Amino acid sequence: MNWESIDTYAKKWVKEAGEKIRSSFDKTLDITTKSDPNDLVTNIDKETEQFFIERIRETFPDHKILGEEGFGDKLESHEGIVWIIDPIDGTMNFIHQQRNFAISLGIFENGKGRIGLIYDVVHDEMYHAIRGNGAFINEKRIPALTETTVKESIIGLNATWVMENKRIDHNLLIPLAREARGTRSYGSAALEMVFVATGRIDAYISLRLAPWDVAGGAVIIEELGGVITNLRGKNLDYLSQDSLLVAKPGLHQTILKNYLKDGNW
Ligand code: 2AM
Ligand code: CA
Repeated sequence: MNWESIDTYAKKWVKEAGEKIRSSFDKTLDITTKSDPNDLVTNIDKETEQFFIERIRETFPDHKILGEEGFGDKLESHEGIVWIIDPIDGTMNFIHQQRNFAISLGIFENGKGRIGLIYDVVHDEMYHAIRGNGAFINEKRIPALTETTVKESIIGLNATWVMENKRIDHNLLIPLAREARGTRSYGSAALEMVFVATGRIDAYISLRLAPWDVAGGAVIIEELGGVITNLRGKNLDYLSQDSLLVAKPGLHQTILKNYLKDGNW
């Protein structure tokens, strides 16, 4: 089985899952909370993850699965082929807005990203990449990323992090927010990563994300020459939660060196 045929299955299932999510808009959601009152999950998140797991297990019984809702495997390493799935990234948006959410899927081999798929369900836009083959929105190739300066950048950044006052490090984000051309917050890490990939924003920062929030986007970003690390400038391990800095080449290094280096992220 080669990557192109794995990708064909993955895309087909993502589209089918998207169709099911769109048809759920008319129905009443069953909403529950997870770690805190704002950490939401719906029956659609769970059903969508189970939909993927059934198909992957049937077609690729030796592949492993890491999914946000916990129906996959408990992984301690990235040995072999691992599907990293967020059935709905941006669940709060899904519930409140019925838009600004995505299905995020990364397929990794021995810890290395091979396939990234992010599906903006409402716009029927599939962002996709197979490592080494370029990145696309639907059929259209996305051009490689170019360098820019902080002054000319729009930075994806959640105001909640900047305002956080329990940890002094968060104040380091204030000069960055002030000196950038603008800041934006969309509430879906997967979409914010593809917005960096397509140049709609220039960088994206988060203080805490899980592997399923970032795995699909990472493959797409790297395929275009973008850089992805945690806020300490280290590679992500795609097994644990971590902070995130995704940016255009050059800008990534500038933000790390000039704004973030004194933080205990
Ligand atoms: P989710 O919708 O799949 O939960 C919101 O700014 C972004 O952060 C979304 O991608 C959201 O993913 C993610 N997110 C929300 N709460 C989180 C948490 N407690 N840990 C890690 N990521 C979280
Ligand atoms: Ca989710």
